[in-house]
Amino acid sequence: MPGEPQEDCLFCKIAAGQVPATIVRETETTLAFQDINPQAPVHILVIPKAHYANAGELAAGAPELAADVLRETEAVAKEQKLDAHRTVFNTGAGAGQTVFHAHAHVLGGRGLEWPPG
Ligand code: IU
Repeated sequence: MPGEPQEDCLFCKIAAGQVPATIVRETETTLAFQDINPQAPVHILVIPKAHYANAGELAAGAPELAADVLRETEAVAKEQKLDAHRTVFNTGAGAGQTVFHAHAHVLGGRGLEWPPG
């Protein structure tokens, strides 16, 4: 069922407090925490607490929650005092998605090249 916690999902477990993470922001519907393998001086993940497999499923199934996530990415960037940042949703293994619970990467604190690899 879209939105329901998945037993084998790491980010559902982090959202439930069952697996530790370095949390930087929390709202009723979202959580922001440090990526364990940072790719930039600032690398924070913003997740919806409810389970959606990727950004597309989130946007289609819970558009207000998708907006909450996007709003939080900007709040993170502001809180981290980033003068520029990149928000990335990887969708599908071919695009580098490894955790199939929707999440936005907020990257900053260094110059970011375009196009990405
Ligand atoms: P991806 O877009 O699905 O590849 O992003 C998953 C991210 O989750 C990736 O950057 C990992 O470093 C990060 N991560 C984490 O923060 N904590 C974990 O326990 C695991 C992955 I596994």
